Amino acid sequence: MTHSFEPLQNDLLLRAAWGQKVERPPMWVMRQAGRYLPEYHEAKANRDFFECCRTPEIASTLTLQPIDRFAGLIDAAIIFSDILVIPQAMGMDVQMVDKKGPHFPNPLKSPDDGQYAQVMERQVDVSKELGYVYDAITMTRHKLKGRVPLIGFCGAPWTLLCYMVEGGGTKIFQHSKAWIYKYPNEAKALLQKISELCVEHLALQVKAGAQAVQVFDSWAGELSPASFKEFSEPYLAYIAKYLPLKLRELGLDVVPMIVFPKGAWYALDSVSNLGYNVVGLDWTHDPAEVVKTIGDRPIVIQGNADPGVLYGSHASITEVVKKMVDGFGWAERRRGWIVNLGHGITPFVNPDDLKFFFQEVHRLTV
Ligand code: 1CP
Repeated sequence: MTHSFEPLQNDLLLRAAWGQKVERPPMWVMRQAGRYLPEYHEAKANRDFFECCRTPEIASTLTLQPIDRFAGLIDAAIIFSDILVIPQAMGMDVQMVDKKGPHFPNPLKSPDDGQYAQVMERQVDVSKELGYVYDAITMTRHKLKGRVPLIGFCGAPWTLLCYMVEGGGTKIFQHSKAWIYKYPNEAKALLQKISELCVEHLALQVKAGAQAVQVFDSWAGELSPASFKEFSEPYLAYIAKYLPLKLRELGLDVVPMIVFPKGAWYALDSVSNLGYNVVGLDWTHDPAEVVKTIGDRPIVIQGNADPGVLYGSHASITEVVKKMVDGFGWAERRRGWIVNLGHGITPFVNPDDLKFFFQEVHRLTV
């Protein structure tokens, strides 16, 4: 069944993502629905995080909060969910511990541990396991009434492998590195399995109403250039190749695909050839250098203000916005740029400072 939704009134993000010239650069920020918003805490109350993800009414309410608050400034919604729903669909237990982050009570220890075999052999019916994500997307599209497009997402295979073997966040990546250096073949088999589920999950999000998709490789920068080539890039490429095929098979139109390989600045040139329309960049990139590296390839850049500037003065926000506007050559090019932060907005930001950031981009680009 395909759904019918109200026509889109603001398609700026989609036009920009397809590489078209636009009247101003579209804006949204990663983690825009989240802990820096007082209304988020109010709506979430003391519910468990994954319970919110699994309840379409709540997930759609949280998705819409930044759209209501920043109406007229924000050009996309991103569905309230998490990258860790794929490991859950693969049969792993994942909890969200308040103020600590994700916790897997039984991470994958080694290929000999029975759990690896179980995860690898399990036939995952994504439509059944993650049906609540698709219901949340469809409900959100109805509630959006065409105000802005809705982005679906998944975690990149490498980033998901890190969580599945570490059991949560980490600073040293002991287990992830043990897997790639000790058990490279088993790590690759797992990465392949995750990649196939990413394609399924993204395709079903599009079927449910997502109008663009983003793949978050939050831990790309933990790999060396050589191991990024071996353990991340092939799987990002797999998703970019097979998602459009899967969409056609389902009788759906292709949507713009965004990849965010955080920290992998050394790989910008090759990541731009993986088949994604948009490459998201963190704040360690200099915009003018990026424009040079991309050259005349039809790649759109998303980013890349230091999220930390939102803890600075308004003058410093203006300065950072000016540097991006100039660096991305906006006045001359008027294409190829989607405004975002270089990573997710952090919990202690004052939402009014994000509003000021959006207003400054608007003032300096129209
Ligand atoms: O507004 C949005 O962006 C939509 C919702 C969204 C997205 C896109 C959430 C809600 N999570 C994500 C993606 C996600 N989840 C990523 C990729 C983006 C990034 O790098 O920031 C990652 C790494 C996760 C894993 C995760 N989930 C963490 C990080 C832990 C670590 O390893 O340091 C945390 C803290 C979460 C919980 C989470 N997910 C989302 C929210 C709003 C929260 C906070 C929950 C709460 O305490 O209320």
